[in-house]
Amino acid sequence: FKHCYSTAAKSVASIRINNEDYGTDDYTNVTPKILSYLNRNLHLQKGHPLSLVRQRIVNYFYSSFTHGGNPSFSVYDNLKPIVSTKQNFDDLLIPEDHVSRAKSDCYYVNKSLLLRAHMTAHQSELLRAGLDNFLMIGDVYRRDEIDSTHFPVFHQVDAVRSQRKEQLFENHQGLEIFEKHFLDQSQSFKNSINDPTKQSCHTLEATKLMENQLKNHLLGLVKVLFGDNIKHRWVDAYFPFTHPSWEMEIFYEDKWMEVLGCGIVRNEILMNAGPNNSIAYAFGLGLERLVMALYKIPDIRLMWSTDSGFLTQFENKDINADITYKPVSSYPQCVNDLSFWLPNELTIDTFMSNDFYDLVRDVGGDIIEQVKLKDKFVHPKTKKQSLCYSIVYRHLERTLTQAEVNQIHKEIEKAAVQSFGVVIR
Ligand code: FA5
Ligand code: MG
Repeated sequence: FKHCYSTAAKSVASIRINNEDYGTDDYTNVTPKILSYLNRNLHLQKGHPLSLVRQRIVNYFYSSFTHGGNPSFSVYDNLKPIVSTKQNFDDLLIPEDHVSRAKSDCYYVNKSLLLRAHMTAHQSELLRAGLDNFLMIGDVYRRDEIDSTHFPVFHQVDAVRSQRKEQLFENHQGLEIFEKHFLDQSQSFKNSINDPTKQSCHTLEATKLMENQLKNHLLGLVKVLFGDNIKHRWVDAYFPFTHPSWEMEIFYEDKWMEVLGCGIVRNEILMNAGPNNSIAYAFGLGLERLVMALYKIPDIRLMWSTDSGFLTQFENKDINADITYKPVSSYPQCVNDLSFWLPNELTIDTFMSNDFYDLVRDVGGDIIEQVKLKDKFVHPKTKKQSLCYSIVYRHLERTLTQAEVNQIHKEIEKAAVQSFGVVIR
């Protein structure tokens, strides 16, 4: 973090990211640790498991959908991760007061810019550029819990496929995408999502046909990756930018795991961005979830490993090769508890766990395997409130000594005292 001083005595803090300066304000919560992930581009790193699966997904869409021998999807895998709140939220009809905008859930550069929280942030700009079939692939950033399947940076593959009447009803000429009363009064028509089966502007035929294509295309993809025997199910979902919406779950290691969200794009988005005679589906899938299931990689942190024991298991392999990850070896965990009294102005309910998780990771780095809230306590007499967190330490590539862990644990305590004004118990 750098402070610049303008000629007036007022100080203007700014932050430098990829050779550009950004003004900071009370929204700024990106950390140096998070910014260090910005240029890793694991999804483009040759021989990286995320890159292998990215290529297989792209190949599936290239080869399944062609137009006059050319792929009809275009691929964007190098879009800049700093986006505006308009791109990430407003353009996608996400309400002003929606929880997903909270400072506690996103990494903000400042009040109007953030590290994208999903690849859907680029949907409207690409529609506006006149595209109708496209994939958007890249790194996304979220403040989240810490465990084996959550990391604050992960990768998504997002897509839009839109069709005009002639394409959608190729074999059923005479059917319409839009309801007659919508076409009659398209300026004043208020699109509603009260009917769970469709948007009020769309015909049921168009919606059902799109739903069918969407589900078949995604099931086809999952079968290409995991084989025909993969068990899947569709779950009704809600996204502000699609209606109806679904999530797909696959059965993996005795559990249902959500791998993607999808739905029929809200017509307001298409109208705002340009094409007003089409219907579109969209989806967003989590690349790590698929990669971990496919190669049996047990911990999401391994994706960021630069250890040759990890990387060589995937390098120089055919992208369709059957690979099962073999643990390099498993080093022991070290668990230390951290309890503290909250300052008077904070309560158990207002203390931001995500702020604490970021601090732990900033100080501890990637040896932090998990942070769990272990205990909440209110002193019966003084009413002072306290929290206890268990911090699980494990290095992926060597054994940590207790002394080494204690040292880092002390530093986390010190940082917590400084940042939150807590008192260590
Ligand atoms: C979204 O991000 C929507 N933008 C997806 C979408 C796009 C819906 C277009 C409709 C139309 P969600 O937050 O559920 O949705 O994330 C999508 C997928 O990303 C999840 O299914 C999961 O596979 C993956 N994912 C979400 N959070 C994490 C995380 N913390 N770590 C790893 N993968 C995650
Ligand atoms: Mg979800």
